Amino acid sequence: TPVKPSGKSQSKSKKVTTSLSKLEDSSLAQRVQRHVNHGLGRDKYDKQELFQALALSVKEKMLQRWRTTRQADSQFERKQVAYLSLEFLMGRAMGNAVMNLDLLQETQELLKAYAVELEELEQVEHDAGLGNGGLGRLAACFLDSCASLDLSVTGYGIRYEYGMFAQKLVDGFQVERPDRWLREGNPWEVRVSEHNVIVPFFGHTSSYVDPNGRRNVVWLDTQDVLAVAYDMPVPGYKNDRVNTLRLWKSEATDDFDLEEFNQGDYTEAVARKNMAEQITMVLYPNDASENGKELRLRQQYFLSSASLQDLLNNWVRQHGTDFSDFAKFNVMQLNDTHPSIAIPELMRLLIDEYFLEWDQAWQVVSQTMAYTNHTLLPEALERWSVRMLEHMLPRILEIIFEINARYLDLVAHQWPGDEQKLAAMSIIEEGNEPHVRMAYLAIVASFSVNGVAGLHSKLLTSGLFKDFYQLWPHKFNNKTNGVTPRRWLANCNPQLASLLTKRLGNDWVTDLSHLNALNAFTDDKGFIKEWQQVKQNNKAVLQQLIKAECDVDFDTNMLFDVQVKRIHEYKRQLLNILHVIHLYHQIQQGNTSNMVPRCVLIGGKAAPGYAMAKLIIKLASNVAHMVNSDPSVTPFLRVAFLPNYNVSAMEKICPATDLSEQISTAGKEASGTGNMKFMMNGAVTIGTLDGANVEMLEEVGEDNFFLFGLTAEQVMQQRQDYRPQHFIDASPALNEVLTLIDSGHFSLLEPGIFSPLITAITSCDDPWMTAADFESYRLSQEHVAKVYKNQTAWTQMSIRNTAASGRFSSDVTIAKYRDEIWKA
Ligand code: B1H
Repeated sequence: TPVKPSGKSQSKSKKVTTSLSKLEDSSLAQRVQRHVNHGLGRDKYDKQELFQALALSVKEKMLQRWRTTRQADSQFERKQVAYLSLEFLMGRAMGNAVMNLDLLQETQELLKAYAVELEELEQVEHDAGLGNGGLGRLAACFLDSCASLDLSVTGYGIRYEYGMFAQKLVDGFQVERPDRWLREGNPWEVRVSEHNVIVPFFGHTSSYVDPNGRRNVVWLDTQDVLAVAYDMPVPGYKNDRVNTLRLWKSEATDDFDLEEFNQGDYTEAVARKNMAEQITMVLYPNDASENGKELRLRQQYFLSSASLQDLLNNWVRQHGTDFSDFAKFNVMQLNDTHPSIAIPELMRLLIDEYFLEWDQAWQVVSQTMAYTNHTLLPEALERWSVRMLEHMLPRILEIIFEINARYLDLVAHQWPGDEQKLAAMSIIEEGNEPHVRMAYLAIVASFSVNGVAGLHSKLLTSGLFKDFYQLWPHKFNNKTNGVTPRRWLANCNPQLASLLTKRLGNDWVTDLSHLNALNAFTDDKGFIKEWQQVKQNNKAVLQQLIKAECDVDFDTNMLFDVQVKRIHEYKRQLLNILHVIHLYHQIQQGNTSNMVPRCVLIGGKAAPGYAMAKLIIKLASNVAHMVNSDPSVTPFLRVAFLPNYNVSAMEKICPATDLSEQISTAGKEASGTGNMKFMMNGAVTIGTLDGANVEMLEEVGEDNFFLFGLTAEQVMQQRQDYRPQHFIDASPALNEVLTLIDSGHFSLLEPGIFSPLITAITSCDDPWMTAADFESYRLSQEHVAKVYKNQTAWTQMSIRNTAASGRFSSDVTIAKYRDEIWKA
């Protein structure tokens, strides 16, 4: 049949569509085969390559839903949430994606042809370690909950070339190794250059009056950096939504250093591309302390500016340059002050680029910004020197000054004639080196300021931010942290998950309050047995890991006592080690009658410049060595320091833990989230009344929680006149322990190395008050041992802990952000 040219082209395009949709429909098995055969172009493949093939195939399965999600979100005028964070500690993606997309059976089936288990393939994936600890992992849990609750939320972050360093131990000392997580490529990401934006740095400002008599400011002679978007899919749990984590990479613009280029210094100009590409090279590895480095400020501004330009471009594409409804459809959650430079940057973009008046711009900014505070520790509160800002971001500094001037008018009105108040509350901290207080800037510009646990939020409004609370009580609120039950129960503890599902049905995965029904089974002997068997199996998995990584033999019949988290003095790993030394000493004295055999596991990274934290690691290693090499001790006690603690390690650790150590000095741990992961997996907590421990205790009851130590209030009281020697004199146990360390027993070849630790504990200035809490901790640990001897009683406590953990699902937390802050 003759066909007209137009018909021809029609049929051709039809053909293309059919083959495309065929591709959309092709099974996971076909896709994997295609990637193995054609994509990789090899006859032989190893596990890494098979992993890549599977990951690419799973990603393809998400692409359609990803598109549909994007289209639906832009069509129906839904409020868009942007979660701005310098850290997203995502860990591995495979297990989570396969579960959320409901591809588990299909995947297990297809892998049979390759004679490999899914679990083995999962192990070869590099952790996306784009965060330090709790703050970064919280962002990751939030993304999972937002997608699973069908919320339109985009995560904005940085695509660090090097994530959190890999930790090795050499002679018991921490050694840092770079984490080139992208070496093998990242199969999950999609580079989307159509979203490229340009971020200016340095230069100077100048102003002119336009024909309408408006004074406009221009930022001139800037050094521009290109921001390139890399998108990672964030699939919701079995609900068809795929949200986006957009990570920015810095690159040189094409006309970078054009001037030099024109003068003929071509190679020099190209070499200088480094400057731009450095920005997103490496994650700063200091948890809960700032370091004030210029490159860090560059990262913060780079992320903030790129993300805001992206949001404004989206807005303008759909609504034009009328921003009066912007706040109705957009909200930005600032994950601590790290991205708070976004506040003056949004002012700049609206005023300088879209010509809004100051008041209009301020309306937009102050109705879209919401700030989460994650710490009260003074050393973590960010301050940027005015001098540095003036040099790097001159226009931004002008805007900060203007915000401050207008805001101080309000303060002066509220407290007439109170100069001291003015100085105390000013965004600018005066002195011979003036600084910008980023937390104050964030509070002034945000419509919501929240803490991350009840106690923490209370301490913010009664202490650190008291004046601001008086001025704007309506801004302040609490959002207790949570963790995603998909990764931290369903996926990391499949045996417990299937036991739960057998008894309760499957609804707990999306509504963790269903776990409450477990309380009905605490006297069911059969159930108790099954629960114990699951824990036993999980302990066997951890036992293997400890053998492989530490060459220490854990015994699954012993109590697994675990503290894993960043190493920080306020978290008091030292208190834990002092207790271990006490047990060791008791065993050597033959006082073992009340003892329960334990395996103590400690793990975590120290910031590379934090000498005390590194010394604590060294002490833990040396004590472990002494304990494990004394055959009279090992029947009762074994100790391991696990190197390179990360998200993937926690997925093996928390299902296997009996006792969870949450022993920070009260008032110092803003929330904690590891505590929740352990609780969900049936560990019992020994802890202080700090952070979210307070709420965990509330949920599970005093009988199922080993509480000890001073309260936050008592800590503040005692600090006025702290006498550690008084506590040492009153505790023979503590006295012995300190004497033993001092004697060099744990540092035979390195005399005196631990004396800074002794000095810290015995100093009246010890802010962490380790000596004050030791005796109470020791007694609580005795109580632990007593209960553990009754395995039924212990298991009942374990069940009640899981049963009471429903409130700590990040779904609950995100539902509150949605209803009370985002109004999305
Ligand atoms: C938390 C940080 C943090 N609070 C500065 N603050 C950083 C501060 O690289 N930096 O400059 C990095 C991290 N991290 C933690 O946040 C709290 O200590 C935890 O108690 C809390 O659970 C977690 C999440 O809210």
